[in-house]
Amino acid sequence: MSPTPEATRPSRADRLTMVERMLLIRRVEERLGADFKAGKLIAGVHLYSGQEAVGVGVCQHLRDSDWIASNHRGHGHFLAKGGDVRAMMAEIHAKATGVCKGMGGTMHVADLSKGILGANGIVGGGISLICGAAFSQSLQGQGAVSVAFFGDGASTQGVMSEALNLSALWKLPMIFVCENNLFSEFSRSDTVVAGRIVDRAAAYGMPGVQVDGNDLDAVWAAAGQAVLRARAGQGPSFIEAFTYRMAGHVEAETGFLQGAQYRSGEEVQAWAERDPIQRQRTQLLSTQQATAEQWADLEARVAAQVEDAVQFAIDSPPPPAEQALQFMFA
Ligand SMILES: Cc1ncc(C[n+]2csc(CCOP(=O)(O)OP(=O)(O)O)c2C)c(N)n1
Repeated sequence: MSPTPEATRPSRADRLTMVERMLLIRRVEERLGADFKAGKLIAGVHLYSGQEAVGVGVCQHLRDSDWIASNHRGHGHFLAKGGDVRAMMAEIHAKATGVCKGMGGTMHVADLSKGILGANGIVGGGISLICGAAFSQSLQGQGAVSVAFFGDGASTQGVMSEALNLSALWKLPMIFVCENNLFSEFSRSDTVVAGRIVDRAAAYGMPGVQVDGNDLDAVWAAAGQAVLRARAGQGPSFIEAFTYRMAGHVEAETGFLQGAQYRSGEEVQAWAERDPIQRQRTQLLSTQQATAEQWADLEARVAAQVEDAVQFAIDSPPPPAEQALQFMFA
């Protein structure tokens, strides 16, 4: 549901919907992290824990007919856009019931029926794909919009400039959402990124804002403005959301880092204290929009959903061998 231009806070109903999605993403990611460490997954996973308010705050404004393109940290975007948790879990487990029939895995969760163009292992790859999606939407003239989620590292890729230029020139219904989690793999953003990322937008004459990406309300409000602008045919917008990934870059990293540290415990702790879900919990309870019992019910409901999805994935068959030669050519 889109807000009116002057709305700065989501309704209680919208907030509860968003909080439930954020919690689902968190619990799914926690489970995947634990299962990877227990040797139950076939590939390392890049978790979205800590960044949930960005994906959820943006996607709350979107419909199935709107497109999103994601990056390697794509589980959160998939669930935020309304993707099915069972089908995603089965995909990550490489099962035939997966959303891509078990052929894509963690970095390719896509569901075109939900407007999810997919996660993408190529850093910056989604930015160009979504530009094409926005171009097709502008030709169709139905008021649909396209959103690219990418990291601060991806913002340094050449494709970023091309997409900014083209989308501004052609007034494409597009929203650039940079999730600045301060790191690109194990490099601090300020050692690889020159200047302020948001300032790229001004060079192409498009509005750009910086928001606290751990503040659901702030993300939701900024995204609401950008979506309204795009739907009205006024062109693209840029949002730089500051956030932090609470997990490692990839769950396999302890193996190859061999004890090397790239961020301090104090920094991780400081960001844990700004946890976007805990902030929502505090706000809901302190403003009497929810009770502790309701929160406990929510936690239980989400836990059951995660357990069900994992069991569904485990019980599902692997893809048939002949499938290996399908979907290769069109
Ligand atoms: C074109 C390309 N270059 C390099 C890589 C290796 N790589 C994978 S993730 C990553 C860091 C991306 O950082 P960022 O865009 O900030 O996203 P984050 O992981 O912080 O969410 C890199 C360099 C890649 N997958 N693709």
